[in-house]
Amino acid sequence: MVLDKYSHLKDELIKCIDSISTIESIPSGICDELREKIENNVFNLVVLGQFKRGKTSLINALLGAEILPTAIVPLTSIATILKYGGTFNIKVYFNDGRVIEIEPASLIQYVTEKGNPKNEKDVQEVVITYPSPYLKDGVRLIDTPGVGSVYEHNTDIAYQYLPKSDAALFLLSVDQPVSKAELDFLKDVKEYSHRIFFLQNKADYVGPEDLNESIAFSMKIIEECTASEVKIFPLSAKLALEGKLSGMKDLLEKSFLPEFENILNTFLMQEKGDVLLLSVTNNLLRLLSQARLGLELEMKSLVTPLEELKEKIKIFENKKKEVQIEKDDFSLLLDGEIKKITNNVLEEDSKIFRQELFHKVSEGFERSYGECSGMSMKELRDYLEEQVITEVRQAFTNWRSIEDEKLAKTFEAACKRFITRIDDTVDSLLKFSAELFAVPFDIVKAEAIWSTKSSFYYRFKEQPVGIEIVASSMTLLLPKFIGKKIMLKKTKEYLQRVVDLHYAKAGCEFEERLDRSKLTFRWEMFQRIEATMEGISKAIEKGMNQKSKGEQAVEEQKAVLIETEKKMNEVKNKLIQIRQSV
Ligand SMILES: Nc1nc2c(ncn2[C@@H]2O[C@H](COP(=O)(O)OP(=O)(O)OP(=O)(O)O)[C@@H](O)[C@H]2O)c(=O)[nH]1
Ligand SMILES: [Mg+2]
Repeated sequence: MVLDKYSHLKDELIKCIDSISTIESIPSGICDELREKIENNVFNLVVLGQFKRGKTSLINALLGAEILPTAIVPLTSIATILKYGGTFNIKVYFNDGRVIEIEPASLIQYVTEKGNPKNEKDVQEVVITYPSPYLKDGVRLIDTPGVGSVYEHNTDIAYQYLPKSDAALFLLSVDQPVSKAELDFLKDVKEYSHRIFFLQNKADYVGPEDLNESIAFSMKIIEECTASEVKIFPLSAKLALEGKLSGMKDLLEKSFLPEFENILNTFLMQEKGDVLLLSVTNNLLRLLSQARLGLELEMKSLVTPLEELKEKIKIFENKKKEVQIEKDDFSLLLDGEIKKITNNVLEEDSKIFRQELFHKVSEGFERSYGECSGMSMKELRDYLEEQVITEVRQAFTNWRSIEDEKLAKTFEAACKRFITRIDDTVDSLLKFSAELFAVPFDIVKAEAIWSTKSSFYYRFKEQPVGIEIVASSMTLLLPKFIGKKIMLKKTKEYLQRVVDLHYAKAGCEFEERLDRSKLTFRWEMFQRIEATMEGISKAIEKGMNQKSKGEQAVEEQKAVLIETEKKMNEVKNKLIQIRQSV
């Protein structure tokens, strides 16, 4: 399997990191960061499609275990995320921020339309950890509720997970021709998802000829709709699970799952795995090359006459002052860049969202107005208020998750440009020192590693959209005796208030997060420059100190340095090997 290779190279890289972190002059923080980057890497696979296509069954089949409940009637109502963990554990996250742990037997009470109709339990999502080899290398499977069923809220939930997906698995089924609802959904999926894999499930219902025909038919419709070439993979989630559970190879072959898994893994590996491995390897090589320079500088100062060294140190101090000025420029530029994100992206998006939301919900009122004829005034008020609250909350939850991802990406792209600049500054400082002290130095370029510390890592998930603050105020808006027409008008005013309030709140939160992320990022970047300057000064100082202790001390230190250099070379060769295998 392709991910096996990834897994192997990943282990090798971690070994290299372990041995690099024992080298004294290498800051352990960077090693930890690179290790974390590899260990926390995830491949998000979102399973999507119309109700009853077999999404949940596919997830069970991939895992080879009947973990999630499946059924003949529309079932999944809540998104479920499956990730690796040493034990089988289920956590339910609620919209109000509560989290509880549940037994597998009660899963059905939370994630299905039957156990949790219209999501009356107010669940946000369910996270399952499971010790499956399939999940081991960071694959995360996300089951979503089927779209297009009578349960409209299910559709909204499915959208939330798209921006975070590395690949979307879009399920169709042989027994149902592609529907209009499916095509509409697909158009939206295309907006957010980078890569969509189509699967024609329930292949076991038909013989090979009919299967080909049904695939050809779906293909034609989808190609017309998306105006691009698509491939549709056959699948029988049912046979795949049976095959895996019973260990019967021929069943598994008949399910077509192995073929698809191969293609999917290759894709994940190329798109994400290779990129990650390469960038970590290059960053380690860069780190080594810098540490090597430190070592050469120390060696040099062991053997250079004191007067000559002092002269050179003076020149180096001047260079440091130049770098300080560059740092100030960098700060100003970063401020400007963040302001641009706030003004051009965040403000624009939220304005549009706010308008659309208001229109959508008030149109909903007009429509549902007819249904309310039998209600008393109190019932009508409660009904409308409830509608405002649920609709606004759902809309904000969706929008925040999408906007969150968008801002994070924009922020990351801006920061990556800065990292490149900072690295250039660091390189020129190192090169300058190498030339000044006449020691060898190779510049190694590495793609910026995006550290989790400064990334937009807040995930609004932990902070649910709070509608409560204004929930009770609709009553206050209403005079004691009113007709239904006025009630509708007042409800719209109420809606406007709720939307405005949340609009302002969400805007502030985003801005604050951007600002905080900026500060962390700036601090990290300055640390990088400081550490480089300090590293150079320290190396020279160390040599000078040792020299003052006499001939024997110098010889002893030389031996230590030669030993360290040998170790560095070994890791370097190993890393070059890894780079070649990727
Ligand atoms: N024959 C056959 N039945 C299947 C296959 N995959 C799923 N099913 C059946 O189709 C029904 C729906 O499967 P689910 O996995 O619950 O479908 P889903 O897409 O998750 O449904 P929702 O969550 O309601 O959207 C169940 O009765 C499954 O047993 C398959 O490959 N072959
Ligand atoms: Mg399902």
